[in-house]
Amino acid sequence: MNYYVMTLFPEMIESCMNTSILGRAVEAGHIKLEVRNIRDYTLDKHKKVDDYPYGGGAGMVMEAEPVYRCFESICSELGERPRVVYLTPQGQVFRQEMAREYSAEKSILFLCGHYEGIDERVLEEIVTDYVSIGDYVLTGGELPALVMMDAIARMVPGVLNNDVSAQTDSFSDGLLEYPQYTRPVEFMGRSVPDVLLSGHHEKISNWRQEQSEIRTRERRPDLYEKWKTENLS
Ligand code: 6GU
Repeated sequence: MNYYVMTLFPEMIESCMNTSILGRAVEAGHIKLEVRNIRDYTLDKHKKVDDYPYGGGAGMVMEAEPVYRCFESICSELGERPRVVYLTPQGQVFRQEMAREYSAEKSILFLCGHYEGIDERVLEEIVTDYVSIGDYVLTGGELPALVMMDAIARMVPGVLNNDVSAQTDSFSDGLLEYPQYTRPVEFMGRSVPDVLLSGHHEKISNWRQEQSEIRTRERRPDLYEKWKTENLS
């Protein structure tokens, strides 16, 4: 899996992608990451990448040219036009099914905007997918790109130690995950449920399924209704 990121804040992407499970996935070669600073592609002698919006209004708009030149350089390296994801609150809201679909792509290029956005003309030229991570407004596309890369990466074979956990985690079967416990067996007067100490695998598995259903019904009634219509019909 190849991730390309076009951004004005490469260190934001690099620092997160060097850490924890994602860092190990990059280190181990399960994921290849290429971060490009859009500012390196401006022809302006002062390295300016933004300008005032035509028609007036607050803030600055990222210019088309540096974004396009950055895109072209990545395309010539790849020898093809990759899927280009533009992170914007105006996009389709990112979901687990989308993470699974993207994990089958060979390359994904993430375009991170800042300020009041990017000149519409370069978006029309290069963007294939407009994606949002939820209904709230962030200062830029870097955190959303990292959220997407994390969710996609964990679906890529080899990234998680245990192949099963990507499949059994919350959402993958439409239910939230059951509660987990580790030692000690008692903490502040609260004990680990007896069934988990029983060694009886079938009882444990039934208990976990039941807990997932209860938890989903209580915390995410919307997901629970959807799961019920898909599983109890
Ligand atoms: Cl993808 N970008 C920005 N700037 N804000 C967001 C978002 C994306 N998704 C939710 N809020």
